[in-house]
Amino acid sequence: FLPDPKSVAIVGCPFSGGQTKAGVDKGPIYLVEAGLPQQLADLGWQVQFDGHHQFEEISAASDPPIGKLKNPRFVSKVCQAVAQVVGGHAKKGQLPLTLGGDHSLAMGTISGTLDTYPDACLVWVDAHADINTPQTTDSGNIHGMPVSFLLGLDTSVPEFAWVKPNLKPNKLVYIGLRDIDAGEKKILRENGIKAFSMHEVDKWGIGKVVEMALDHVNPKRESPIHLSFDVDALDPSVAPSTGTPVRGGLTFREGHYICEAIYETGCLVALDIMEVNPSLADAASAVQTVAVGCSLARSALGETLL
Ligand code: 6HN
Ligand code: MN
Ligand code: MN
Ligand code: MN
Repeated sequence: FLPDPKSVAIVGCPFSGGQTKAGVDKGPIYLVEAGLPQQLADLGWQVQFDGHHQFEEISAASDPPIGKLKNPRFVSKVCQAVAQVVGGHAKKGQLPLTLGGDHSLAMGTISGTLDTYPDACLVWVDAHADINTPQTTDSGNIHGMPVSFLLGLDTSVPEFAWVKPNLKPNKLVYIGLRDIDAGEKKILRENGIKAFSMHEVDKWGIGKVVEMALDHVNPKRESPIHLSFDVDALDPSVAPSTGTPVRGGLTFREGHYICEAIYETGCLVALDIMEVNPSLADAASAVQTVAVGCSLARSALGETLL
């Protein structure tokens, strides 16, 4: 899908409004400072990075909750801008690599992808399903809800009316789940959404799981793939500096294998690396988590072991 020479546009999104822990807005800054643009250039990509995105702040005072949703206007505005930027890069034949920031941003990135590639499928790698609706959410944190908006499961909040319900349940697959709210389990079941939790990873091994996941959303390996990778999919011993860590996660190699296997399909058109929060855990953990974020991105963009 991408013209030669391959070109990646790094979209740095220092944004934390989809949840309440400070520091996740520093994720993209650390990932870039760790040398990610040069690392991708070294893999043979043309790299465009025009600096991190500046988002127009909306003060908490002028953004009171809507129902349970926290910072709804701010999250909506930012995601709408991200959708424009990501869609613009995709339409130019570039692969947008969005660095988060919290996972609410995926509402924007995936909107941008689907606007450009209507038949794209979505591989969501996460400990969480991020499919709460404004009705089912306990926390009110919008980073736990982007998938429900993309599917059009709830249209009750006018602020998010711009999100087109362009994602079909059969074009979505999850890998790595292990902390799903009761309301989310019901949504997954009722919509027949395919999910490979850590139980399936344990049972089948990561190689088989990725094969089955791709067989579900992309059986002929000919439709575009958007990979949205939340670093909390990895075990907290591998990626400690993240806002909602959950034990029992993917190993270092399992995480990288997913990225490598998706690169090998030749179908990857957009990538998100989300929820790196260098302010959490200790300094060494932050360095480790940032380094893992960079290496996941390299694997998804073609770095091989041999
Ligand atoms: N993430 N299910 C929880 C919630 O608040 O709705 C956790 C969401 C985590 C979101 O990690 O991107
Ligand atoms: Mn997530
Ligand atoms: Mn998560
Ligand atoms: Mn919960």
